[in-house]
Amino acid sequence: MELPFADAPLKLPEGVRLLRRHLDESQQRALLDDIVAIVRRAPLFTPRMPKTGRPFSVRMTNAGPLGWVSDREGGYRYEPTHPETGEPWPPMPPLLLDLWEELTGYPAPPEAALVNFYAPGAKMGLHVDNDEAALAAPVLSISLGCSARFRLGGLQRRAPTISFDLHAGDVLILEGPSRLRYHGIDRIHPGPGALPAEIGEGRINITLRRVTLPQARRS
Ligand code: MD6
Ligand code: FE
Repeated sequence: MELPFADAPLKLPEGVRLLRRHLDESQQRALLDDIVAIVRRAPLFTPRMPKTGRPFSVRMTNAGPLGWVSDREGGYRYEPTHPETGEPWPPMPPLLLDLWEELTGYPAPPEAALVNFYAPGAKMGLHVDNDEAALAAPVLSISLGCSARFRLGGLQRRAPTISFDLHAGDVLILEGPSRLRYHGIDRIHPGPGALPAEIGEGRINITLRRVTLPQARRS
């Protein structure tokens, strides 16, 4: 049975931009080729919660000069090297630098492209992205592969939430008054063939982040 308002347009709060299917199929394929190359050099690792050491269900890797990591001892942070190989992260794909320029207008490039891989059953709890010094910069997220149920909350964990699906090619930006909103992924809608075989069944999410404050321009 169809819900009466299933297709009603979403009213999103100020500072949340959802660009549905912003990337077409050929751009998605090109980006997935880049992700396969990144994962070859910087294999997906399992981050762990600070203090408890409990593993995330999502596996991750990064591209760019900095990468987001988490483990029991050091907690959430950015590092210039991979936690298992000790190698620098692969360079940020030009496609991602271009997308950041096109969509954010932020006067400095992103430093981290965090790649999240959701196998069937993986999810991500409600969280705020606040490990960056550059909180005036947006966080730009790209969805690839299977669709997922995204939950968007408020500035406090207990605030009411709204939910909507993110599909392959969608771009979601959190900025300004929504930069520190709680959000998470309740579940993915798995199905085969959405991602390259080398990666497996599931969903990829890439978030672009500016981590450090850009240098003030010399005058
Ligand atoms: C995900 N996204 O889509 C998780 N963070 O798998 C995020 O955590 C996220 O979509 C900051 C800004 C946009 C996001
Ligand atoms: Fe996030």
